[in-house]
Amino acid sequence: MSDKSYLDWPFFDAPQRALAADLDAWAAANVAHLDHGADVDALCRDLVARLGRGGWLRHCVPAAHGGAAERIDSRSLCIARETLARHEGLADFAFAMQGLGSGAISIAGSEELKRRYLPRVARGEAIAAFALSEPDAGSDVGAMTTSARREGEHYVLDGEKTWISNGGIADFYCVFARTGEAAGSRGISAFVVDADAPGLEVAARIELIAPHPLASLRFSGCRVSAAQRLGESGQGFKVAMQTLDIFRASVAAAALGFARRALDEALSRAKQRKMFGQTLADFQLTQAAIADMATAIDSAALLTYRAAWLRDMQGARTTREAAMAKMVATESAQQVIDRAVQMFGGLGVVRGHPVEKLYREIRALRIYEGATEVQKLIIARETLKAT
Ligand code: COS
Repeated sequence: MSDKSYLDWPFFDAPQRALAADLDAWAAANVAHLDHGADVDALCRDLVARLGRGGWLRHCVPAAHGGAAERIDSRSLCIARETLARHEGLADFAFAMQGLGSGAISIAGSEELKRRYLPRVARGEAIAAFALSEPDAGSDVGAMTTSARREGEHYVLDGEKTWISNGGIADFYCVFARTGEAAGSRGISAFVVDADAPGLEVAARIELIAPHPLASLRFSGCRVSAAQRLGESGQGFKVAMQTLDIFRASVAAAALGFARRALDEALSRAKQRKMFGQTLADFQLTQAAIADMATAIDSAALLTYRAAWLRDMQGARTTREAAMAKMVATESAQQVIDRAVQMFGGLGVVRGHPVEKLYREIRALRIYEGATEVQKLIIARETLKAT
């Protein structure tokens, strides 16, 4: 039984507490013992459909377009990701990508674009993806070279995107491309591109240590109506950053879910495992590990829900707080999970064991949506700016 005492913290109101209890029960019944099988793409499609039918994806879009709250509620996003990640990483992935992949539409889309895409995202009928990174522009987004050339009422996109989650199974992509109003980050615009747009193809599938749908995309003379642009031309970088400000805190929450699961597994192991005439939990070395794990989890949770609460309650820009939460939660979850593997001994590295799965799953979170090093850059910049 996982520690839920954090739900009594003052960051939450009744709707978030209800979400935590309801989703926990749903996840235990629906995704906790998922058989990953051989076809991860089919499984993710199915998970999006199930999450949509369950009503959970409503937390990924605003109420006016089929969502749960007037504006996306960061605390609900975080509670949902933490809860799903604790039960099943792929369910968390399927949920998160609906939000990240459609976030730019919620933030900057025209009414028409919001009406066309968001309700289907919320129902799990359209799969979303966020296409920002390129082979030579990952951390340095402003260095992207994919271009969008204006031709009358259209833009023509050329270039390559990579590390695109849901690449290959998405129904549409929020794509960031250089429109050239200025150099670097000030000359980028955002577009929604349907997956079947002529000139857009999946260039390569990428296999990961913790499999999920991931691909590179190629745009070759891909014509997109100017009405598919998200926000003003030249403002795409800011749209991307605003999207990441929301979803980075939710990456922290997912890491928290993985860490909580690792601690739960470790605690039950420590209490049951007999050695040298006592249990593993009787050894002070084990107790020291448990103390470190529990404290790391609470520290990460405080930073995560502070970032979410600040955005929800004060409408404040939470660039710095989200970066702190993502850095601390993902880095410390890696350590918590590693400790759990150690407490399981040989069993901890057996393929398919819960802690072995967590060990593979956590690694990417320290890299995607801004590597830890980028979060440090952001925290330092914002801190220097504030003084
Ligand atoms: N919200 C709103 N506006 C923002 C913003 C935010 N969070 N962050 C930056 N901006 C604005 C700046 O205010 C600046 O505006 P002006 O042009 O009006 O001055 C503009 O955007 C450019 O900002 P900056 O100069 O800081 O841009 P950089 O190119 O130096 O960007 C970092 C630096 C590292 C912060 C950025 O590239 C980044 O976050 N990289 C990581 C990207 C990432 O997460 N990749 C993973 C892909 S998703 S899996």
